[in-house]
Amino acid sequence: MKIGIADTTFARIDMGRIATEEIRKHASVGIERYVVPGIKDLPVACKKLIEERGCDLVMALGMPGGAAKDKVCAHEASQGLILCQLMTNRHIIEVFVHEDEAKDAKELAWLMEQRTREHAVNAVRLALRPKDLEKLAGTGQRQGFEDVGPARP
Ligand code: RDL
Ligand code: RDL
Ligand code: RDL
Repeated sequence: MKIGIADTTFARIDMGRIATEEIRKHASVGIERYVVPGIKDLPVACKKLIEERGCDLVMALGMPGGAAKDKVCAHEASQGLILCQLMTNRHIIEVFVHEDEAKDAKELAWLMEQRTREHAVNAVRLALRPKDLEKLAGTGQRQGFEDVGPARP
């Protein structure tokens, strides 16, 4: 089992390092890292991690900025990541933290780290322990900020 980590230099926190550290806490798997300039470069990085470097699942980590053009950029990157999943039949866990989700740099750093760690656990579950996800079905999970919880407790 090999997990790929694709991340960017645009992001303001080293999301790839955090993801690697978290995955290692939960599973003994190979890890392949691929750093690109920005989120629009992630789809092909993920495709190469899968097809050329033998990854079974990939995490794509990035930080869309707060401007309108960054939102468009994030949507395009997402479309590319979904296309790549369909082309390769492999999961790509997209971990995007929009810069304007946080009120300041301190909260942004916290959110980027927290969402990355929680999705790293999701990646391990998807790859190795899918039954763990089944137990969480319909429970209102979120990554980063608080879980919302089920509508009918
Ligand atoms: O291929 C080089 C760049 O075009 C690519 O790295 C882009 O993803 C860079 N980029 C933008 O051009 C932009 O307008 C990024 C953002 N916004 C953004 O919000 N977040 C990024 N990259 O990671
Ligand atoms: O690949 C991991 C996540 O990117 C993926 O599970 C997304 O579908 C999660 N997600 C968002 O990132 C988001 O901004 C979801 C929503 N919004 C949403 O409204 N409903 C979801 N997922 O089920
Ligand atoms: O309702 C508040 C948030 O859940 C909502 O704003 C989400 O869209 C925030 N979000 C993203 O914007 C995103 O790109 C989330 C994810 N990814 C994600 O992977 N997991 C989340 N929220 O819980």
